[in-house]
Parts: sequence; structure tokens; C-alpha cells
Amino acid sequence: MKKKIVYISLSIDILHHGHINLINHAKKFGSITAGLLTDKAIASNKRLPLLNYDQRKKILQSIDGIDKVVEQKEWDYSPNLLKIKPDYMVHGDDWKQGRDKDLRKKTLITLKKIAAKIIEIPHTKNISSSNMKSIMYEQGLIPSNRQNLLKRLIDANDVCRILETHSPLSAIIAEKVFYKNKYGRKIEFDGFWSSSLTDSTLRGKPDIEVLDLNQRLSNINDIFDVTTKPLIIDIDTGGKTEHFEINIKTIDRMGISAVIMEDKKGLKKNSLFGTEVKQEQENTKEFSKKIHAGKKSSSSNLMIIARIESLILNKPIADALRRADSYIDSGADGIMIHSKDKDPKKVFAFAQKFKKNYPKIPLVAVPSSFNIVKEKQLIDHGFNIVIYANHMLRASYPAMRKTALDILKYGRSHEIDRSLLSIKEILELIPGTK
Ligand code: SPV
Ligand code: MG
Repeated sequence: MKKKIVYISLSIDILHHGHINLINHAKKFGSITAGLLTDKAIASNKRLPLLNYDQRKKILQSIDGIDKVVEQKEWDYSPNLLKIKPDYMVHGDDWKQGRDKDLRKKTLITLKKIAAKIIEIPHTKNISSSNMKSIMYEQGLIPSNRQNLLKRLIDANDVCRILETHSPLSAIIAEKVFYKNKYGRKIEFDGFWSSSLTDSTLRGKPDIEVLDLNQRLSNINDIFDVTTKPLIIDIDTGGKTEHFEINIKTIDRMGISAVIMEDKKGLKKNSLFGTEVKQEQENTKEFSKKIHAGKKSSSSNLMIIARIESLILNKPIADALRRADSYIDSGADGIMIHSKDKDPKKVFAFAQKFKKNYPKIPLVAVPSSFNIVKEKQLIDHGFNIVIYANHMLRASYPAMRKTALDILKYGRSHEIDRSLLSIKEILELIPGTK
């Protein structure tokens, strides 16, 4: 008689005895086909595993009792069940409660359709991969692990959501905050943006490349001390090519995931001034050479994203597209198209043409001015990364100013208590304060 097929589904980010209990139980019923969740499937509901799909597959294939490993591309089991038509599915009974309750209902209907049986085994107590994963993320995050997360997130997500963080405290917020949407899905930030504008402003200096790179990197080091998400650094023009070649090695070694370098020359002014101030775009050839030099001096793990300023300087879309060709030829790993228009029309026109030629090259948007656009529209136009470039600092300044003003106004702080983090909250905010 043909051996029965038993379907189980796993992500095995961290292999533990609970998985072995499940596998040992499942193999009693027949030959196990294991659906291994892809990064994309996992990212749709929780944090990316530390090991990528191929690494996890290797582990799973070596476990005694696993006869076949197949991709499970969705959180939902049904597509694979309909395809594989197993005789049994084995699952821990923990999905009867909590987040996966509805998923269980749907799965049972699918199983009925294909006349398969569900076997629910008691969940192994005192073990949770998610808790273990948090501990590993916090304690075991070496620079190269953090660095590679960005590329994996670009592959796994429709769009990567990056938030400006100018301090460790703002980064802690960006690391932890999440919103649960109506489908129960957690929406969170994928990483951090180290902005030249907000790093400079925080120190009371103009955004003209006056901050020393070491000052910027020291701030990032402090951010990395207390967080685990990947970071993209705004390195302005990158400075002189000879300096850039040296600096990029330090940036790479720190585990920063990407640099974004803008194609300007001379004294850099913030792009959001547009043509109000004197600012000049670098010649395409020279800038391409700088990209090439940077690629040669850094590892393949660090992404160099070229930022095109043509639209900022009122040049035609064709100019931006020509530059994109040259920058990519020189090794750029991604393109950021910047604009200070309120209307996203030109940015979208660029994206459409660009993505036709380079469907696989990551495209970055910084919708500070055209913030009418929703992430969904950016996704539809092929953007892979959206950077909210200055919002945390812009939020904190008015709050601080009002607080200062109100203390003057009332001659005490009592009236403003409600708008502040309470003393109790600030004492509890950072573990170990007590
Ligand atoms: C920054 O955040 O410093 C940037 C983006 O470079 S912008 O301010 O829009 O130029
Ligand atoms: Mg900047």
C-alpha cells in the first residue's frame, strides 16, 4: 500500500525540541512533506528569521523523518494543502487560541475539501521561538547579520518602511512601535534612516556637510547599541572620492546596510530648497566614477544607492533616466529619485520608465514633499523602499518648544503634566534603570 502523506508546516528559525516532538509524532502517520515558510511568508506576520530560506532548508532536510521539503509561500496553509493533497496534517494545538484561530478554521475547511485529517498535538510547553528569536536578535546580532537584513527585507516585503532616527531614543521607538491593522497584521518599521538634515539640526548646525563623519557614525554606534534593525545612512555627496573610498570601509565594517549618496558637487545645500539656493549637480561621469570607487572599496554586503537630484534642479525626467543608466553601469545597487514637488507625477513617471528597464534594482522614495502618496501607490509604481526622512525630529521640536514656553507661562510645570511622559514611565522606559 502507498505510504500516506503527512503535511507539516514550519519556519524553524530556531530549531528546538518542540519541532522534534512534532516531527516524531507526524512520522507515525506516514511520509512527511514539510512546508517550509519562505522569508516573505514569515515577514507577512512576524520578524524575519535570522537564517535565510536556503540555510533553514538545509537544516530541515537533514532531520530524520522529513521526506520532502517544499516552499510554503504564504502564512496560509491552504494553497499548499490543495496542491499536495496530503492524507494528514499535523499541527500543535496552540493555534486553537490567539492570532491563528481564524487560520485554523480556514485550514480545517480546506482539509475537509481534500478529505484529509487534522491531528493536533499538545504544544510543547515553555518554548517559544518568538521569545528565543528576540533574545537572539538582542544578544547575538553581529554587524554582518544586521547589514544583510535590509536586502532580505527588500526581497521579502512589498515595500520597506524606513524611519528617520537621530538618537538612540528615537531609534528605540522606531524599533518597537507597531500598528495592528484590521486583519490582525502587525505593521512596523523595517529599519532606520540616519539623515544629514536631522543629525545636523540636532546639533544646531546647518545641513551643509559640516558634521564630521565620525560624529555621524558615533551616533549610529549608539543607536546600534540598543537596537537590532538595519540602517541606511545619508552620506550627502560622499565628499572627495579619495576620502569616500576610505570612509566607506568604516561604514561597511560597522554593519550599516546601505549608503545613499547624492549627485551634487560643491557646497552641499539641502535638496528641499530646490533652486532657491545655489546648488549644482555633479557631472554624470564623475559621479559614476565615485560609485565605482566605492563599490571597489567595500564588500558586496553594503549597498550603495545613488540619489538622483535632476528633478530637484528642474531638469527633465530624461536626464534622471540617463543618469540612472550610468550609475547602475558603475555598480550602484539601487536608485533614489528625489523631488520637492507636492505632486508625485514626475517621480511616478520616472519610476515607471526606470522599472521597465531595471525591474530588479531597488528604487527608493523620500516622500517629504509629496507626502500625499500612500505606500500602496509607491508599491504600485515599483518602489521598494520608502524613507520617512525627518519626521521624528520635526515632531520633537514643537513638543519641546511648547513645553518650555508653558513652563514660562504658568511659572510651574503642573499644567503640562498630561502632555509629558510621566516620571513613572520614564523610570520604567529603559530596562535596568532601577
Ligand atoms: C536628509 O534627510 O537629510 C535628506 C533628505 O537628505 S532631504 O532632506 O529631503 O534632502
Ligand atoms: Mg541629507
